[in-house]
Amino acid sequence: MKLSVRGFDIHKGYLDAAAQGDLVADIRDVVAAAPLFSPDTPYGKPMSVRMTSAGSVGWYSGRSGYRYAETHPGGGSWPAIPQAILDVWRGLTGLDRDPDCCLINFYGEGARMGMHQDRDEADFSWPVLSVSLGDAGLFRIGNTTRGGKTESLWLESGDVVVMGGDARLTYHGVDRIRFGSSSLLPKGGRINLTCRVVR
Ligand SMILES: O=C(O)CCC(=O)C(=O)O
Ligand SMILES: [Mn+2]
Repeated sequence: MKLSVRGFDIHKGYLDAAAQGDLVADIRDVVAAAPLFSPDTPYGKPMSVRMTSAGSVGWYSGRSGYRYAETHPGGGSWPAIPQAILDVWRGLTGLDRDPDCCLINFYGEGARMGMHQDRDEADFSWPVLSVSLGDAGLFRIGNTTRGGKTESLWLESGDVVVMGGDARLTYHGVDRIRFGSSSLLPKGGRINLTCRVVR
């Protein structure tokens, strides 16, 4: 089922249980090569989400601000984006340009992500595609400028959101997760993947 909320295309249940399990196995391989880390922020408080990336560049946040980095904070290059993730990107965006980065966010109990725009990429004509796996997350969608009324919906395991077109710079965030609501990850938690064309 496809919904449109404020220009975001929300594909509920796009990935079936088998596809979700395969993606988790791929993500475990990425995380084994490029471990999750807790990003610092320019305002001093580390993010509650832990993250890593796959692709030619990875998203990085530190005291000096947000940027894409060629290497993991531990030193090595980022692993390649798993083919199954590229297949979701191609299937839903119809683009033949692959993303440069797949950011992997892990939300443990109590983790959240404040309202923000995805604006560290060079060209906002490319969409951002987001895949949700594991526990449900309360996703809040705002406006193209900060503030104003917002709408929220629960993203569940297998849901895919495409943030593009006029909504590419729409503010969004995750208020909370419903810890333990999914059995996909044995210890609970939520994984979100966002594919971005960076350069
Ligand atoms: O976890 C989500 O659903 C959204 C993640 C997000 O907005 C981001 O990583 O920029
Ligand atoms: Mn975002």
